[in-house]
Amino acid sequence: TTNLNWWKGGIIYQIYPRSFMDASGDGVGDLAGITSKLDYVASLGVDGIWLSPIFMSPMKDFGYDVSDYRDIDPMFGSLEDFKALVARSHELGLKVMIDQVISHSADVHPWFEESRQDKTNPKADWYVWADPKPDGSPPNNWLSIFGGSAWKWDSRRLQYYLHNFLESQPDFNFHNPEVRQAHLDNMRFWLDLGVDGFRLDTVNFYFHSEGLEDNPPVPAGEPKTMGAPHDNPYTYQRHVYDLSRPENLDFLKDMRAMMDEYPGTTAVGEIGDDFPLKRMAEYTSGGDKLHMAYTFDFLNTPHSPDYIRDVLKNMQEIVGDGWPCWALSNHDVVRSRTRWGAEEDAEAYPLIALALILSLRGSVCLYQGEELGLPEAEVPFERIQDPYGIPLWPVFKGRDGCRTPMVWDDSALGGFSTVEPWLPVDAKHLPLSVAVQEANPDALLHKVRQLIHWRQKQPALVNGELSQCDLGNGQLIGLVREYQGERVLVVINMTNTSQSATLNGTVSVLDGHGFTSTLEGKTLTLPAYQAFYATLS
Ligand code: TEU
Repeated sequence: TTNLNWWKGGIIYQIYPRSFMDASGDGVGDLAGITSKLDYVASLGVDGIWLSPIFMSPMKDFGYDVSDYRDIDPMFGSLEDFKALVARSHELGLKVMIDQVISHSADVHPWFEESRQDKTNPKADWYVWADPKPDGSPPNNWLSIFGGSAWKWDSRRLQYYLHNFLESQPDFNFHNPEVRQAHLDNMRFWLDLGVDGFRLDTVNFYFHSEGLEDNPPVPAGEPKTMGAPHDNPYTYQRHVYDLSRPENLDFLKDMRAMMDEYPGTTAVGEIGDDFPLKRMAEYTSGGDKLHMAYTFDFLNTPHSPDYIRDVLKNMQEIVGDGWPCWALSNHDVVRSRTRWGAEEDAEAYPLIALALILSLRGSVCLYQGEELGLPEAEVPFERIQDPYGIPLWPVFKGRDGCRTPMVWDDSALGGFSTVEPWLPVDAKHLPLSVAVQEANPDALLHKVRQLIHWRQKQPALVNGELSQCDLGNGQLIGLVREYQGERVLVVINMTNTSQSATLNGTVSVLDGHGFTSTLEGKTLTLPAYQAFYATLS
């Protein structure tokens, strides 16, 4: 029996293809490499994989700049390799989600090359073009997340074009119905090949305001905009005109209608916005737009119990029946273990943080290497590749430290490749490699695997509604998950000291997850970084 709602509460393992496994021996990961490691991925107990972009690309933003939406970049292999990857995944019970980067293309995409020729060609209106102000300056104050104006002068067409990211990533004009249809047709191409879903890059950036109004500044006293990990002028604007326009909802409905022709498929949208929860509610409620919204809530700061409670409260109040997808790490942010600091708790904290997100209402993304507890890699300036980091070094060192090769064994190149890889292997990752941890029964990898397998067998944790419960100890997170009459109590101690609480009511303790605690009478004691699960009657 196929569970068409596999994605609801599912666990999705994110693969960064350049850095997962290099089968061809050129120093860059590829599809055949991924396929060779799918047994390992399946052994973790996850439901599926999300592949960061694998399409034809000049690789200025490492694939987030697509030059052919229907073909695989030769660096990664061929369409035949992709079909083999999908077939093997499905044999192993893994769903396959691919990244769709349709808000912008690469500037070398034939559509943009045509569009920039003049103002009258058939693709003239496929991207966002605008005349300069009388003094020659850009049409308005919109900014690129990667720095500077969002407008680039084109000396052939004698107009500016919009780019929310790199200059080489021109933004599509989604107001043009031909653009919307072309993207849907391309997505259908992959659905027909058997993919199970999409991760939609910058899904809230599709539409801009055709009035091209200036964005207002963030009002004094209000929180800065998210989007940039460093102090960037971008974060001082309210992005009311350049993104998250209401027209997007109709497009997402069209996309959903198409996806519904392929039962069991799903879409998770990346929504970087000034008002992320409001946007998540709009984009995922009602069951007729996105299936899931990727949440940034645990991708930034360390997480105090109060912060976590606030996140959950806001999620419940604002997002309602919408569906979040949680993550602790990805290819854009400093790896969670390093971001949280506290090296002495280096392995305990990642495990309890994972237990937390595996106990929330929503789906979960696990980023390659997170199951190993990899810290952020050190990448010397001479080896930096990220176009976002190079000009900002050392204020912002870019995103390479979370993108270095996966470590499969503790040989010098981590078993990733036979030649020096595109980004260096950090020697401090080697003792944490898959082979080393597989051989050590006490290693984090086994604990992660045990926790995931156990959680996958708890219907209330996968599918249940969530409410918070007050345990009389503010250091503890208390949750109740309820599904088909079963209620599971979750108590999580994210702190580095032992915590106690009094449990009222009758509980029957659940074990098998690997955490330790003691329940004496009504007194529950949780050592540092431990969790407790019980059914309530
Ligand atoms: O990221 C979108 C995004 O919001 C990022 O700018 C993010 O805020 C930043 O990277 C945090 O450091 C997506 C992709 O995940 C990213 O890799 C791409 O570079 C970007 O879109 C452009 O396609």
